[in-house]
Amino acid sequence: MTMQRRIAVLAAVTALSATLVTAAPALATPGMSSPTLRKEAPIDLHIGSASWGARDLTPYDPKNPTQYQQILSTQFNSITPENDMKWDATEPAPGVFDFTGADAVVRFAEANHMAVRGHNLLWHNQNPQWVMDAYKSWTCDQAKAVLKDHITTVVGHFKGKIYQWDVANEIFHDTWDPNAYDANGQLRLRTDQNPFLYACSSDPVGLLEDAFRWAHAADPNAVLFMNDYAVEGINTKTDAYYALAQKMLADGVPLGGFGAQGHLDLDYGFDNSLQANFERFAKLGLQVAITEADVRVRVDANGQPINPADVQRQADYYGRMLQACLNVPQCTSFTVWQYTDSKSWVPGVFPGKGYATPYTADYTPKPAYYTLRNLLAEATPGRSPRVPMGS
Ligand code: 9MR
Repeated sequence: MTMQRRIAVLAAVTALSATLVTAAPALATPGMSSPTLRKEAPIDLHIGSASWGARDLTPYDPKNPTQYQQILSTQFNSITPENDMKWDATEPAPGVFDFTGADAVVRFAEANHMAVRGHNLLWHNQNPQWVMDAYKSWTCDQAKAVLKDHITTVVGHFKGKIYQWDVANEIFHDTWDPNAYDANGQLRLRTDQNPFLYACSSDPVGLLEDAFRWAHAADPNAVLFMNDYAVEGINTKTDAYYALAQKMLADGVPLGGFGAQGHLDLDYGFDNSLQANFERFAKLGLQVAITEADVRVRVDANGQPINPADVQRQADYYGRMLQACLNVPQCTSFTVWQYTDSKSWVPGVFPGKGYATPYTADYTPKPAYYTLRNLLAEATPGRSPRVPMGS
């Protein structure tokens, strides 16, 4: 599609979304025959939502799902565990593994013919206290032994059940961090914040490469991702990821994908280099993905947009993210970070911001929802893949 055509389609879809919201209340309650995101999606794109197994999917009775569970399984065909596969959940004490919440996600997914996106194996947040207490005294070899055991056990537990794993999450510094750059002016890996990179700060790339190798050995079919925020467009951080990806691939590391989280905010402009960024990673032979999409809006005390026009602007941001993904056949998953405002992480963390997901807190689809669904439908006449398989 040409740029003009994309813009025209986006404008048409946006106008249509606005009409649908007001004119078709029946569509707001998806039944068996209503179109849904997962029904409209191309067969080569997973459309996902984060969900917290221990909180949102427990208990789960397939014959009597909650409204949240019913919409999740009807609209999406992929789930990312919002917190259940992180270190603090899966290995709360050394060598003691707990898969209660994560297994609830997998059970729900299997019951509803959904895929599971694993998240995550190496991150500077949500590490258990025992790791935070010990890591400063670890040698690099000790850190590697701990990480290898964790990755081997966790990835092995879910072998064959996870199609994409975020192996390395948020490993580079933000450009605005005080210590963002090294002596050579290169953006630094988070060797001061990530306990494992800290212990291996003399060779952090070696640790990362091993992490991917261990994950691959434990589940050769899972596509292994690096994932971060503020990496949608072409910028200093994505240049650093691009260079790291090239090095890993040259070293024969089983890196399979690059994920842009997509935590956007209407107070910032939309970065139109998203598609070009995805294309450069795809040209390396990697898959790409939008892994945690949401779009924050300025809200009042009731969580409603202060500026009514922001409802449509939000739909446009969602639409542009999805369109960039649809335009790159190697973009294999598009995931929202919870689909309803009632479960979103945003209000607790960004004062005065909210309304970030495609559904209101009382499960009414927003214009953003219709924009996503219409773009999926428009991209895939007859539900075909975006490119013929093997071409
Ligand atoms: O949504 C998650 C929230 O429930 C947790 O409290 C938070 C703690 O770090 O992590 C949130 O998820 C993050 C994700 O794992 C990585 N990218 C940023 C997400 C939002 O903070």
